[in-house]
Amino acid sequence: MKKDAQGRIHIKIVFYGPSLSGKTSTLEWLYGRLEGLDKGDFRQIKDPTGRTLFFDFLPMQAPNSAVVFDVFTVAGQDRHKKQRKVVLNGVDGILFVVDSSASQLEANIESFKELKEELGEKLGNEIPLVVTLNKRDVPDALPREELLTKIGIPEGIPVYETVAIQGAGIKRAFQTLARAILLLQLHGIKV
Ligand SMILES: Nc1nc2c(ncn2[C@@H]2O[C@H](COP(=O)(O)OP(=O)(O)OP(=O)(O)O)[C@@H](O)[C@H]2O)c(=O)[nH]1
Ligand SMILES: [Mg+2]
Repeated sequence: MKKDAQGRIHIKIVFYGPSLSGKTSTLEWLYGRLEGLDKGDFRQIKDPTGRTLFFDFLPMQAPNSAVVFDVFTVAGQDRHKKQRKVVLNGVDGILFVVDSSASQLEANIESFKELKEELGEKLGNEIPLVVTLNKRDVPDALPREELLTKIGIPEGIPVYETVAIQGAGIKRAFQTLARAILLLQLHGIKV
């Protein structure tokens, strides 16, 4: 959380997860479809096929409020590990986007492990964590409980099933994360 020159509070949210899990698609849906927040410029640093090279960035502000959500997505490909570390700097809350496809189980496990290594005990404590199980529409989507157990998502973390390209589940997941961060940062309440 940071204050800018105009006295606005900036909350930094990072969408983390393996490559192609749907982080950029999730942010694109919020940009295009989420009502109730004023959106700034959507910036994307990507390759010609649409895969993120460094990050996406979208600032969103609640009307008549001094709070701005600065939302970033990381680049999920293995070779961008250093870039992910930079993007995590100063993060206030994480949305971990799981790819439900059976073929991506190992990639999800690796990505969550890397996130835990970067944030340590803060993850899910000082830094609230919400998980989306994305791509629920694919034919080889693994069952919810199997994904959570194998990836090692701790008990009590809010989990939402999503289809980012259609927008299903995204609003609730984002609201839950935003609320948890605000309660913690502004009121010291851990939910
Ligand atoms: N079927 C299906 N496809 C999806 C879903 N979400 C994203 N996709 C597709 O999956 C591909 C990757 O989505 P992105 O949002 O670019 O993935 P990303 O996590 O940003 O990937 P990196 O930038 O490489 O880390 C795209 O072709 C999307 O259209 C979903 O819920 N269901
Ligand atoms: Mg991306």
